[in-house]
Amino acid sequence: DGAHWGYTGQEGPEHWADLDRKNFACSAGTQQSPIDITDAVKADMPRIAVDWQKGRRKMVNNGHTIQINMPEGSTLTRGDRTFELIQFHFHAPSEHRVAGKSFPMETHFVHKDTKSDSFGVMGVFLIPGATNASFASVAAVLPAWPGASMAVDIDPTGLLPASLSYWTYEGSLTTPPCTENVQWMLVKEPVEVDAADIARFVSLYPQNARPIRSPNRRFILGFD
Ligand code: B30
Ligand code: ZN
Repeated sequence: DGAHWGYTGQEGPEHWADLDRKNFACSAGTQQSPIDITDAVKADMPRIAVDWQKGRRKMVNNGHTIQINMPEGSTLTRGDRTFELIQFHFHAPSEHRVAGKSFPMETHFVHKDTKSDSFGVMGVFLIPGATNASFASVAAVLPAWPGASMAVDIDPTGLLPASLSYWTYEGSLTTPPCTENVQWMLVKEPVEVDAADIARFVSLYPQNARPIRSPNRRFILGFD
């Protein structure tokens, strides 16, 4: 996609504001992501339900992460909103933190709202432990260089924990153009994956997490 941005040095997050003079969201936005999840507010939370299709997908190394693209037909519903899963990808270490703590990895399931121009991104933390078959199938065939792609047979639902209890807040894309149109849904229960599979991802992308942004006046919902 030709955007000259990255995670270190002259391309790093402190320079993202220079990328596009028309878009000041990365530097001046007040609803940026990621954030540290602290002081969540007790709220009546609609349950999340996912209906994602498994199958053979294209997995691409886009120069900032490893991303698996989804065809139409996989949805997430939360209350009266329906989202369509368009892709999922990984960050190391996690972008969000919980009470100051970061995790080895975070998966982002990127959904488009079916009725508006906004996104719903579900974040799931990955920690070392038992082997996860879905993540192992990704880690076994990671496309090693930017622009490369591989086919992968995967059930994305296998990358979720047993409970979909979550925190939610209004934020942004965590990469340029940092657009503030994302309903973030952060799943509380982390998922165990094989430490060797984490190491395979980290060998390609040792640091593709944006630094924590200020919550400013936002509320985080989800204390229970
Ligand atoms: S995230 O989940 O907040 N990390 C995008 C989607 C989700 C997140 C960040 C960005 C997104 O759609 N970005 C625009 C598209 N990208 C292309 C791409 O997916 O790979 C443009 C770009 O980044 O400049 Cu290279
Ligand atoms: Zn992401």
